[in-house]
Order: sequence, then structure tokens, then C-alpha cells
Amino acid sequence: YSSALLISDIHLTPSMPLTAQRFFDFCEKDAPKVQAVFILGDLFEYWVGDDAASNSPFQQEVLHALANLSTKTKTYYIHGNRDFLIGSAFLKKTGMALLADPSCVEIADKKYVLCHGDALCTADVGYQIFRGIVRKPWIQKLFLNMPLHWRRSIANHLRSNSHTQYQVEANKSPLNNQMRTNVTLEACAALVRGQSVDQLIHGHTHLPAHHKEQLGEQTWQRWVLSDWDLDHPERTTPRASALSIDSQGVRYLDLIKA
Ligand code: LP5
Ligand code: MN
Repeated sequence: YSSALLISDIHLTPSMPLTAQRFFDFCEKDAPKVQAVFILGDLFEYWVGDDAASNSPFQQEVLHALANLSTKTKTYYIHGNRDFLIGSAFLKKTGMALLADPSCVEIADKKYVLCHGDALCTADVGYQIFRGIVRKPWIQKLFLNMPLHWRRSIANHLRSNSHTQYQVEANKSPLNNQMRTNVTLEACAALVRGQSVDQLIHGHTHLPAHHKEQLGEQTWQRWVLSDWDLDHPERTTPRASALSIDSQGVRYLDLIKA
């Protein structure tokens, strides 16, 4: 592809209407201008199974926006830690192609490793144990066979547990908590070494920035995507951005100003 837009962590939910509207506008106006769009996970606040989407008008609206976009430009999806249960039914209906986490892609003659980013947070031992459990196919099968209201209830519990734990740890020691929930240099180094690529793009940490990093002899660049939040009352400045890649290089596209 000669041009692409990359986004992640939109956390779509009906209770965040401004964020959702910006996403719909993105699908209609921004995204069709490029050859490929990569969604690097956590498009939804959470996902409890493709069957749940059929009786959610909101999820249907998102589905149609993506399906419409897929007719104009190639769309790719990588699972996030909140929507890893997005399955083949939803992907088929939206026309999105699933990419493994991590994947190596070529955009405008340069190679990039793409991933959600949660697997790089190796200092978050509790989360990695949790991840290992919920990514097991047999556990997922068990979960997907539960009644929908159980699944929603479990998802809500996991979300609030995640939120509370973050607050508790942040109150104990903000610095330790930041280090715990960020990617580690070692994990990034191992990833770029394994894929033999020196440019890495991920989301998840909600810490958008361009880094030039090094460990031993190895050097690489890392771009972190931003989350989207246009609704949160505590956040004085709304944020939403995409990473744009073309022959000119890599840059952040501010979707609030644009
Ligand atoms: O998402 P975010 O940014 O708030 O926090 C993440 C980690 N939290 C999570 C949990 C998700 O937010 C909620 C996922 C909902 C998915 C719905 C489908 C559920 C299907 C499950 C069955 C297949 O990912 C958080 C990290 C943080 O990122 C920073 O990187 O710290 O990690 C945690 O909060 C996990 C805790 O550390 C471990 C808690 C263990 C809880 C044990 C409950 C076991 C119940 C299992 C039920 C199936
Ligand atoms: Mn995430």
C-alpha cells in the first residue's frame, strides 16, 4: 500500500456518543482517502461474542460503517484486550481481514510491525496471567456458550475490576503503576528482533508518542497510537488521532482539529 491510516483504542460504546460520531465520520471522510486502514484493537469498549451484535442497534451501526468503508478501502483488524472475541462472523460482515498479533506489513516501501500492545506489557504480571487464561480457545468456547446476560455481567465485572485495580495501584505509587502498565524495552526489543523490522506501531497504553529506542546493539523506532475520548467529562481536552503513513513518512493526524 502506498498510504495507510492506523487507529486503535476507540472503545466504542453507546454511552460515548461523541466518540462514536467521530468514528463514523472517520469511516466516511478520512479513511476512504487512503489505500488501507489498520485497526489495532480495542475498537469496542468490550465484545462478548458476535451473536450479541445482532440485537444491538449500536453495534449494527458500527458494523455497517465498517462494511461500507471496506467497499472503498482495504480494512485490517488486530484483536485488542477488550475485543479479542471478535470472530469470523463479525469480520465477514464488516469485510475486515484479521491480522495476527503481531504482524509485519509493508506500507509505502517500509516495513512495520503492528500489534495491539498488551502483550508487550510484560511487567504487568497479573495481566499476563489473565491474558494467558482468556486467550485459551477452550476457555473462550466455554464463555461463548454462556447465556448473553452472564457474559455481559462477567465483562462488566472484569472492566470494573480493571478500572479499580488501576486506581488502587496509581494511588499507592503513580510511578510504579506507570511502569507496570507500560510496554517494556525488553519485550519491544525481542519483538523487533524476531520480526527483523526496526519500526514498531502499537496502541493499548494510551500514551501516544514517537520513540527512538535502543537496547544493546539494537535500535528501533516505536509509535504509540492514542485512544479516542471525546465524551469524558474529566478530560478537558478531547482526543482522537490516527497515524498516517505515506511516501512522506509517518505522522500523527489530529482528528479533533481535522
Ligand atoms: O482494559 P484496560 O485498559 O482497562 O486494562 C487492561 C487490563 N484489563 C483487561 C480487562 C478488560 O478491561 C476487560 C475485558 C472485557 C472482555 C470481555 C470478554 C471477556 C471474556 C473472558 C472469557 C474468555 O484486559 C489490565 C491491565 C491494563 O490493561 C494495563 O495494561 O493492567 O489488567 C487487569 O486488570 C487484569 C488484572 O490484573 C488481573 C485480574 C484477574 C481477574 C480474575 C478474574 C477471573 C475471571 C475469569 C472469568 C472468565
Ligand atoms: Mn487495550
